[in-house]
Amino acid sequence: MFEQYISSKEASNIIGVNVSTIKRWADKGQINCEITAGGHRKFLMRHIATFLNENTKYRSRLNILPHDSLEQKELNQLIIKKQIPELTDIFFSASIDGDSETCHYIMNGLYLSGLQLHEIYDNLISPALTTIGEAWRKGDLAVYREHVASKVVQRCIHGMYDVLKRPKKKLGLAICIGLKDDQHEIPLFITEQILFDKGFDVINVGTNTPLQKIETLFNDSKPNRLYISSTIVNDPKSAEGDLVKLHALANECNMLIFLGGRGFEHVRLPLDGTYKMLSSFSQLAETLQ
Ligand code: B12
Repeated sequence: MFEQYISSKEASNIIGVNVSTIKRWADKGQINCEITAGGHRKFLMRHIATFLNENTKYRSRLNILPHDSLEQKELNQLIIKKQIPELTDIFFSASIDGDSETCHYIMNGLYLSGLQLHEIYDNLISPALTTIGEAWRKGDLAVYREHVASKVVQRCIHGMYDVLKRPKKKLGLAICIGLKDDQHEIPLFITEQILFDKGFDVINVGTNTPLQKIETLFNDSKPNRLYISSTIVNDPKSAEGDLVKLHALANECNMLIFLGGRGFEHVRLPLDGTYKMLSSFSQLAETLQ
């Protein structure tokens, strides 16, 4: 993962204090940083996130946007005040316009403001994507714009890794997988990230994966949890076959099994019921506490 360095000046702008204050905090170890060969303090977004998490009073001064225009100031205020309905509309418009930067600032800004990852995904990203999907279905949005938006969202999800703390305690290994013929991989990326954030190592096998030899993965890596995602089911029989296979493998390895996504409304689920159905990322987060 490539993380971008932030100078003392930029860090002081983001936290809303004088640059000398940031330098003093860094020297006293109150905020983490890295020192370059030339002796300069360099910050990462996750250093800033950790600082704000421990010093929440500075969240009200947060200035995530780099420019000083009126429009950016207004957006910054919406982020600090966590005005989700307004931000969802802005996120929706920016994503269909391919404006990754605005979307990125909204997501990262909300996290720095104290919103939990699962709240961002349930309350901002999923509703924005639902609006996009509905606009496409009604013919109000050209399909290429829906594709542009979904790429923007994927980039922003990956960009969130910059602000996440690196949990020291490892809770185990989780496998994430989507069923065959389903290209909707965004829920899997989100699941992977929430698990990572809580301290799991994750193998994300991705969507639309043929299951030949998948038992090797289970036997070799000894995972503790299995997350299966399904958004759309074209061939219920094939999806049910995959589910039975994954279910049996997970049970053999004593893994906890979690299912999430609307696709499961269209398939017969394994009868033994040794799985838990999750209808949101907040429910996912609850299972990790
Ligand atoms: C982005 C998108 C795509 C992208 C996917 C890109 C990618 N790499 O992921 C692309 C463009 C490839 C695509 C293709 C298609 N799509 Co599409 N797509 C969407 C869209 C806009 C967003 C889906 C998404 O990621 N949402 C974000 C997730 C997180 O939110 P969510 O799905 O609402 O899930 C919630 C819960 O169910 C839960 N959850 C979901 N999964 C999981 C998993 C776990 C583990 C957990 C814990 C929780 C959880 O969390 C969310 C709540 O916060 C939806 C619109 C919508 N209403 O969802 C349509 C939508 C899903 N697509 C649809 C359709 C029809 C298609 C296509 C058939 C279109 C076509 N004719 O080609 C193809 C099918 C391709 C295939 N075989 O899979 C329909 C599905 C209708 C149906 N039958 O159910 C939708 C609903 C659009 C619509 N309004 O009609 N799509």
